[in-house]
Amino acid sequence: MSNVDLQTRTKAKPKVERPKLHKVILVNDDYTPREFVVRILKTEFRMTEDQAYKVMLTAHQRGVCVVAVFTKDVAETKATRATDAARAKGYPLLFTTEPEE
Ligand code: TYC
Repeated sequence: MSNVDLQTRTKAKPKVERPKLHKVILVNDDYTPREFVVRILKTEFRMTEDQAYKVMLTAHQRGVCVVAVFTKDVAETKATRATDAARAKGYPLLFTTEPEE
């Protein structure tokens, strides 16, 4: 022990930042049917009927609603998949992402 210098015995403690989580945000529009929004939330975000209905209604009334938070990659993939599923049916429904503070 005596011939081991302080540097090697002192454990370096690098600051590792927790990766920021990203919100998936549901955006309201005037054309997508409510039932379709609920269906997308259930299939793409594994929500129950009740959860999906509440999120849909909040976006409908307030303009946007946070659906869930994920790591950046997962949030972006899910938002794209959900938006594409709506586009495939001809609806303008939009999911975006935003980093949490
Ligand atoms: N505003 C739509 C309607 O009245 C329903 C809707 C709700 C659309 C939420 C998008 O994110 C949305 N048919």
